[in-house]
Amino acid sequence: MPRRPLRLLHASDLHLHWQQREPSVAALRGLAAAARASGAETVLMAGDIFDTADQPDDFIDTVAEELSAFAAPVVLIPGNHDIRYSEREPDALGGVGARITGRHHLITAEDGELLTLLDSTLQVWGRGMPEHTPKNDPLAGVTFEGGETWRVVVAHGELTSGGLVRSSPIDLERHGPALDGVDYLALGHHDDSSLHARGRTVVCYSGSASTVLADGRYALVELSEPEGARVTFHRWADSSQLHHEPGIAPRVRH
Ligand SMILES: [Mn+2]
Repeated sequence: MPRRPLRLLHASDLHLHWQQREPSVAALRGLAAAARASGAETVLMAGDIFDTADQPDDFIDTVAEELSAFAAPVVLIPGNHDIRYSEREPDALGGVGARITGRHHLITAEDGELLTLLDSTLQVWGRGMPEHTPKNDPLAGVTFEGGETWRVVVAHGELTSGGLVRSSPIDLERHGPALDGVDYLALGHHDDSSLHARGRTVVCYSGSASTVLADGRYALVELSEPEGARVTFHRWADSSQLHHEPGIAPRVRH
């Protein structure tokens, strides 16, 4: 039985900060509106939600309230700007995770967590970020269950090849077999957006989804048979669709 078509909104690198309250709230509202208008059934936020783990409680409350207002389920993972670098540091994203309930999910498990969403139409695997070093392997433990579902991985780190030593390396070859059957790899860490592929897996940096650092862009992901994942980039501030940069394939060839 073919999998039913599904649309996702993929955002990352919002770098929300209490001293940038207005653009922070605007980004969350802009993304919520874009998700609603586009019919996205799930929203992925691939890390660096906050600019630092040290945010005041009232700002954490505000961010949690804005996220709770998303009609579609929101799946969040931490990035290197979200994690605590000492036990004395506060934990803004953890605070958000404790405040959002029901259909929204913050993934923090260090050995990964598999979510089954939308009546088993979609499986999303992600992992917490115990540290931001070359030892931290954001794809370690990728696993899915069987069945006719779309398979999506969310990860925060540096797309790496050829043995380059980077912190939080996204090494597609090392994890080759585990990524077979994955339709879409939603990445965060870069302010710019870019599109890559491994076999039939579409690999995408959505680019920074707020105007705190960049132009508030996000990726819309169409999942449909038989093509698999197709991506377009947009800005929530003016509803414009961004063109792909030269040299970046607009869609995956089989
Ligand atoms: Mn990052």
